[in-house]
Amino acid sequence: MHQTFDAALEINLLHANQEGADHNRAHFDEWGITCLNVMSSPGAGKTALLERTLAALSDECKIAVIEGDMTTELDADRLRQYNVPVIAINTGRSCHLDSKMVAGGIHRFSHDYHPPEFDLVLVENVGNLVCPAEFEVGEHAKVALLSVTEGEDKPLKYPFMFQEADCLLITKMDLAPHLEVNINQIVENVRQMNAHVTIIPISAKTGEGLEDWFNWVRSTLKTQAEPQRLSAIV
Ligand SMILES: Nc1nc2c(ncn2[C@@H]2O[C@H](COP(=O)(O)OP(=O)(O)OP(=O)(O)O)[C@@H](O)[C@H]2O)c(=O)[nH]1
Ligand SMILES: [Mg+2]
Ligand SMILES: [Zn+2]
Ligand SMILES: [Zn+2]
Repeated sequence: MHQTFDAALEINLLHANQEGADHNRAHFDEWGITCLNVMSSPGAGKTALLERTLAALSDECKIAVIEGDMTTELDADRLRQYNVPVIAINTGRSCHLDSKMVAGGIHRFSHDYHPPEFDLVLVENVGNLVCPAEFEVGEHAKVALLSVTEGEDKPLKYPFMFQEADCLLITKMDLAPHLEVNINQIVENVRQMNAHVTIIPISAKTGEGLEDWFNWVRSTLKTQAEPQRLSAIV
């Protein structure tokens, strides 16, 4: 875990990280690649979402994945079955990806492949609802997942993730009928934090909502018209 001892240290850390993120974004821009940073608490369904996304979209656009995990290549190996480049980054004791780690991944990617051929880089961040939202890695948009099993109060208790998100996926909707969960309350709490975020309820299991998610991803691609929300945040 990273520890913050004082505010000045935190500011320096985030400032250095921001410079690295700008460097990474400049690479993506030069190559015409859109980068999405996919974040959530552990187990909310990031890898399941990426599996469905690679299966559906890798014929129409060229995708690479940067896979962040503290240890193991378990998720990276799941995604390699879709025949796309998967660059695994083990963060060790760090509970989030930072821009320097992702720069290492990008430089490996550019050494092994020809990046201008690619359209989309999906970054799966370390499962953690707190600091991944604070450490930009060079993405053009942030995607946050919240599963129906986590409780309606999470947007209020972990506000930064929800304030920063451009797209919020409410995941595992197939489980909702079996739980005492109020989806409208989740939406209301998310809206309280972020009035403009795109909210899409999905199930990677049944496929509910996935077409809306794919359309949102398509709208972020550089070859498409820039969506208003994106032009507002750059
Ligand atoms: N019922 C149901 N289960 C799901 C769904 N999506 C994911 N899961 C299950 O939830 C568990 C965690 O899914 P992952 O995709 O590994 O979650 P993750 O966010 O990548 O997890 P970490 O990378 O460890 O943070 C697995 O057992 C999945 O099968 C869904 O839409 N419905
Ligand atoms: Mg995962
Ligand atoms: Zn962290
Ligand atoms: Zn570089």
